[in-house]
Amino acid sequence: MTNNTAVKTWIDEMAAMCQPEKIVWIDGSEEQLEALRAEAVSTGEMIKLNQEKLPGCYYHRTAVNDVARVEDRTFICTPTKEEAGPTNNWMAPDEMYAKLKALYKGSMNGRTMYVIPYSMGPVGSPFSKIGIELTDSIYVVLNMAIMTRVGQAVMDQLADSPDFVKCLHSKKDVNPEERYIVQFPQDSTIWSINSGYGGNVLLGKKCFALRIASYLGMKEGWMAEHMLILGLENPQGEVKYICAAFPSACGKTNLAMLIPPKYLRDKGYKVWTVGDDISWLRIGPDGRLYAINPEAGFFGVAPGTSEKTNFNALAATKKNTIFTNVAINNADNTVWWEGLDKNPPEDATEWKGARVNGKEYTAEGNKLAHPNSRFTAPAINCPCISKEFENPAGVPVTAIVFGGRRAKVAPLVYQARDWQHGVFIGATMASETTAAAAGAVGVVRRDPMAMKPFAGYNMADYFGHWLEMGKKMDPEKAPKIFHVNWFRQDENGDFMWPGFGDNMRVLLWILDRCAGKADAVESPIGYLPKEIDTTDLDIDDGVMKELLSIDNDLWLEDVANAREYFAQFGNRLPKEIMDELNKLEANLKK
Ligand code: GTP
Ligand code: SPV
Ligand code: MN
Repeated sequence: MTNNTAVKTWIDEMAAMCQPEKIVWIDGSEEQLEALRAEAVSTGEMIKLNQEKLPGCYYHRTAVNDVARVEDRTFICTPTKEEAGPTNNWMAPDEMYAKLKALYKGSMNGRTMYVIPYSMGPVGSPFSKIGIELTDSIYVVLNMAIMTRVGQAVMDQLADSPDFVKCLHSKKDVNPEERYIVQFPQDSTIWSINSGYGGNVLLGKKCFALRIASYLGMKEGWMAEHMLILGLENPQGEVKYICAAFPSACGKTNLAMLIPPKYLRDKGYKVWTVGDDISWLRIGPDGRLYAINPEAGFFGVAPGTSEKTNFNALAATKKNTIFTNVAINNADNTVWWEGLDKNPPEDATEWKGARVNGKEYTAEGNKLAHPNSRFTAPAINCPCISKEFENPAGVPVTAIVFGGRRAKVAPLVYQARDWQHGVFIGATMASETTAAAAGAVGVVRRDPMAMKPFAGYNMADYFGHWLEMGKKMDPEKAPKIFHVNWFRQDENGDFMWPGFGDNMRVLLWILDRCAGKADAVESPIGYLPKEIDTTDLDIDDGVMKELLSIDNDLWLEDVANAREYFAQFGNRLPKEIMDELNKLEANLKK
């Protein structure tokens, strides 16, 4: 498929190490993918679902010990530890290569090594970058074919250039003790071993499009962010674009595909999805910030996805979709997960593979689907996919929104005073942990810009890069920065804000602010809304007031915590961040 010597030399070297039985290039043709699906079904790697109800859909179950990203086994191997920074695991590149080479030796014995050339971003766009993933897993091939643009067109685009990210994955024997997800940013290299799960193995996604790309962005003057991109169309037909960074399983897919409340739909408001997880951002010749979604599909959280909460995501999963670790409804060989509807199937196969009575099983508090079970759906399936989805020049960004899961402290929405203050707000983000990563769930942790697990270099330098990018933009045209929290809870632990489609009300305030139209009150933390439109919403005035107010004492505790957090960066932390923290503290004490 290629005469590219850099590619050929590298594949030879990797094959000599992993010793596959044969090597197969993925050309991107439907015939080849269909043959691979059939092979995966014949070996039990995938299950073919009901082809009348779910045409082109398949099911895959991972190993029970392999159901989420493993942050404690993820490494950024820069030449020095300081370049990786205190928030990343680090090992010297030589040491890590030596360790991993021993593990990869013969890891593909008796297996096929698939070569997947892929483009992050539309093939040929000036925003786009090329990767080649070598893998011994058909599941990975089929997922990459949904999540990225794969095949011969990508090799043609690469031509004889050595400029591609070298990605090696071997599922080996899925041993969690020897599982490693390793980025070598200086070598544009990713090595992943002993996992078969999502973000650990679909190397175009978090490993390349965030960890390697954030490093490239810092070097080359652009940004790679854990952000959705949506277009909000008003009744006059004008579309404004918003990028939003929330940590894993904190609502990006949902917000990106939001359906506005009826009174707004009736007026003619619409939301269009450009991306649900990752943005690559560049400053255009006009001084504005432009975003593309480097992906071609959605790897979305299944539980909680229903016709009511996210109609568009559910619709996107109705054909050519791969489901991972959800439950199977044996009555008609379809899928089910908690929150899809209120009726767990009586004859179900739960995610680990046991056949159970779903009603009894769930009544005992068990879950049929893993909390981090996912669907891999082609973006073009989404009823609200933006017509700009394939635009190689990207979309202009009007607002950047940060957010997380905070039961307390953070109000529903507030606005940064300026870019520098906005960067500070992103840098101090915190959120309760979720099932998207292995480890405890529900613990508040600092997650700057939702990039704690994904920054490919020192987080302090990353803050500095954000500040620099702000200086390069036309200040009149730079996106305004906001923070939201859909997850504030009352004394009973119930969410105070209805969320989902009603988040549109907050987006409208945000865009009105950007247009200089909505009122705000100055507060110690930034601009709070005077009012959020609650037409047709059954919400108490008192609750609304609480959602839009701040508790100074809680905020002062948060400032102390942030100060402790920032201390780990020492004098590498940009001075502007500390200035903003001191300003916030002074404001709160006034
Ligand atoms: P990743 O794919 O891991 O990056 O996650 P994500 O940020 O795309 O999160 P997603 O939209 O899949 O939502 C994760 C969970 O949060 C789901 O269970 C949703 O039902 C829930 N969720 C999303 N939006 C809201 C909201 O506005 N309010 C509440 N209460 N829950 C929400
Ligand atoms: C996330 O965890 O933020 C995801 C899923 O989007 S994964 O691809 O596994 O990283
Ligand atoms: Mn994500």
